[in-house]
Amino acid sequence: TRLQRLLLTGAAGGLGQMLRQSLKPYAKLMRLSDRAPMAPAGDAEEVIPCELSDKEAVDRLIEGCDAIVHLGGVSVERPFEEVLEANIKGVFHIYEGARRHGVKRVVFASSNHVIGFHPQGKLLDADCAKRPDGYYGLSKAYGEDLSRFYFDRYGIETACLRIGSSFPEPKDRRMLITWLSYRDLTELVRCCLFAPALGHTIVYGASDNRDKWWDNSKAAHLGFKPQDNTEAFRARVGALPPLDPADPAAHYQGGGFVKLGPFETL
Ligand code: NAI
Ligand code: 15L
Repeated sequence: TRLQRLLLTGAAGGLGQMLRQSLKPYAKLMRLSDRAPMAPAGDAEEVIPCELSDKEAVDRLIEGCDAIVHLGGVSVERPFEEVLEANIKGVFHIYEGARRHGVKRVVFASSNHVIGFHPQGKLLDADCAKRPDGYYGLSKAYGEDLSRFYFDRYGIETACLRIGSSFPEPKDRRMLITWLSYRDLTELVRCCLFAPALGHTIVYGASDNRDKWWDNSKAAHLGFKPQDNTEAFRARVGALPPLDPADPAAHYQGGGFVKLGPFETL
């Protein structure tokens, strides 16, 4: 079965452009949105520019949709004020729109940076303490808690995807562990959209890589089984110069994000 109309925010971004194609079979109509320019609407597509910090615009955007894949927002560490507008206000507007228009299910692109200050090598599951590694990670922690509230209070189901590193290829040693292939991301989103009972689920997004920091046993009801792994990239990544052992990027799961900022805005 297919969704009637799926809203994809962040559709101009790296993952948005990819999922715009790969999620096509699962929706009769896709409503694509971003504040950045997007390719014109093709068959079974609507393209609606929208600024996530604009509550009324987000409300109009959501009307008529039966599910939301929320990727929009700043995707790296930025000054707090920017993160506040795009991610914190943005995710609030998405859930208010979902509540007002009766949307029952959201897939929220959270991030490994919610847990970025846990040490590398420690195995984390869905119930571990959050240890955000910056304003960006804090905003994703807020989105996870907000979505929990909207489930408890209004029954809106959400999957929070703590995505590792989803790019065409892993770019460094850390990503040999955190990489999520585009194929596996697509399958993870599909599982979340169609699981009979989603509830409020936190799931890590990594491929079936040799070394693992994340245990998805508490998300087994999704039926997500990653197919890909990073072995084909190990030799090439291993030839890159190693990090200085004193570099915090080599010690924490969030890698280099743990040392970005502070941003002096005064
Ligand atoms: P991206 O930065 O390429 O895409 C994000 C999109 O959101 C951009 O097209 C941007 O224009 C849009 N956006 C930003 N602020 C906005 C606003 N105020 N209003 C409307 N649109 C706005 O990021 P990417 O890699 O595609 O990631 C997608 C989502 O997945 C993000 O939420 C990111 O935090 C999350 N994620 C991605 C990971 C990755 O490895 N690619 C890892 C963990 C999380
Ligand atoms: C993220 O949350 C970012 O959106 C992405 O650009 C990568 O840096 C990724 O995490 C990562 O940790 O590798």
